[in-house]
Amino acid sequence: MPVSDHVDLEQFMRGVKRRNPGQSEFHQAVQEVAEDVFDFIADKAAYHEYQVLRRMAEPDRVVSFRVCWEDDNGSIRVQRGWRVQNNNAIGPYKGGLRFHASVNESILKFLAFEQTFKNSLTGLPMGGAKGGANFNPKGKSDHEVMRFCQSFMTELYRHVGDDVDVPAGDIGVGAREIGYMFGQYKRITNRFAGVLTGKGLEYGGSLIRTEATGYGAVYLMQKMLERIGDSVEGKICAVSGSGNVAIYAAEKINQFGGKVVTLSDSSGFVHDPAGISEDRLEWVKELKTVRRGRISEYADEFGCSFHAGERPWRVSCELALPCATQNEISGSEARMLVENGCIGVSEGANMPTELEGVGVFKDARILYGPAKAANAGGVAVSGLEMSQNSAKISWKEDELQKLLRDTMTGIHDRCAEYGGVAGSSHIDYVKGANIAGFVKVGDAMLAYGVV
Ligand code: NDP
Ligand code: 2IT
Repeated sequence: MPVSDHVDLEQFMRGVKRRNPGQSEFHQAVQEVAEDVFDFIADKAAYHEYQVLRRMAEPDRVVSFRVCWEDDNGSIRVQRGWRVQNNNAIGPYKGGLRFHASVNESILKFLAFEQTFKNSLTGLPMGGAKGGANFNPKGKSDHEVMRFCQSFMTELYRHVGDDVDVPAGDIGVGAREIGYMFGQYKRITNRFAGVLTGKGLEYGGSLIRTEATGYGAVYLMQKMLERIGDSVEGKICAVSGSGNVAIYAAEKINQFGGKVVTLSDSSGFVHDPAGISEDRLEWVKELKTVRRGRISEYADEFGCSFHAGERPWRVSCELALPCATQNEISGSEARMLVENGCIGVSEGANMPTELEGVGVFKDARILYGPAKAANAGGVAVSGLEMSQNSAKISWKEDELQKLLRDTMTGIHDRCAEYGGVAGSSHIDYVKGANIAGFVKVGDAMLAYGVV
């Protein structure tokens, strides 16, 4: 048996901070997991001796590269691209690509770390990774986006592969960008392979991948409510964001008979007390995916209020679905939600709640589905896209819908298995997700010995 120190949580976090200076998002993601995992492994020597969590919190590799492209004025632009391959103990690296001006190594390391636990929770054989670039697609022409995507893939292609690492979309990367990147991969390698997910249906994409993340977040909310004899039906819901995840979360809330009263983007939020009905949501889809406009236009179109520079959490609601970005619910906003009657939160976005806010939701004992459980429907259907690609088949929509629902039920139940709170019937889904995600990856790592 190897001999090593049994560090405690504080020593562990001091080490994480020392080795990753200034990477506050990464520290935050590791801290949230470590708090639960340290309790769980207190009496389990092997996880300590083999430094399992320490190894999970050290990415297998971080690749960073230059991405040059030419804009429509003929000026040369230089961006930085990354792929963070965090852990492939239970399957090929898997996780999205984010194109946003704010992207940096800390953000991608937190996302790749989270992805490792999330992918484990789905029950599918997928490791964790994330990548992207500090490229701002807003206001760029289609040809500029195409040239950027081609240049990005011209480096990325050597680090990915259908059995190695399979990227997908995230903020700023949707069907258009995946198409351009897949085309470039195929051109460089002369291989038609399932190297990306979220592809168009004509070239190997899967039905319901587009809807899966948002739908999944609402399925988890519904499961948590059903367990206490309640449902989404009739509930007032605050949703943030107006991108892929937010739109399909809102769509599923409507289908379940809930009422969505807010959507947002980085400029502010719209409040529509009448409810963002199915036809209004169709208008938002067109606004965001075809015209690529701003959510403030919704307020002009439908005669409701737009709150510039604000987030929706002061609007009174029973359910909240943050679906925009990390750290979009502060501690005080979490308190405001609870005080205004919010009984359930399901995180469509990754790490949308600051650590203080996580504490508020936990202490209030509301139904709180953390990101790695709540938004896992997206990557789960990506996993199903990989299976269809390798078998060279396409499953039907009703089969995939059922698989997504069953996957979210499985995730709920795995969280419940590990998230019990002593002396009560309450489930701490944060603890459940962290431990269930950890156990599968950790046990695979133990099986491999020290590698
Ligand atoms: P999109 O690019 O489709 O939409 C992002 C939305 O969030 C936009 O409304 C955007 O507004 C808003 N947003 C982005 N950054 C900020 C910011 N810094 N402040 C305020 N608003 C912001 O991305 P997705 O819908 O795909 O992703 C949303 C979240 O869901 C992310 O956290 C992502 O990691 C997570 N996620 C996505 C999955 C997927 O399958 N797509 C799967 C699992 C999680 P604006 O247009 O003004 O920038
Ligand atoms: O955060 C995520 O889970 C995603 N952006 C989707 C990843 C994927 O590989 O589908």
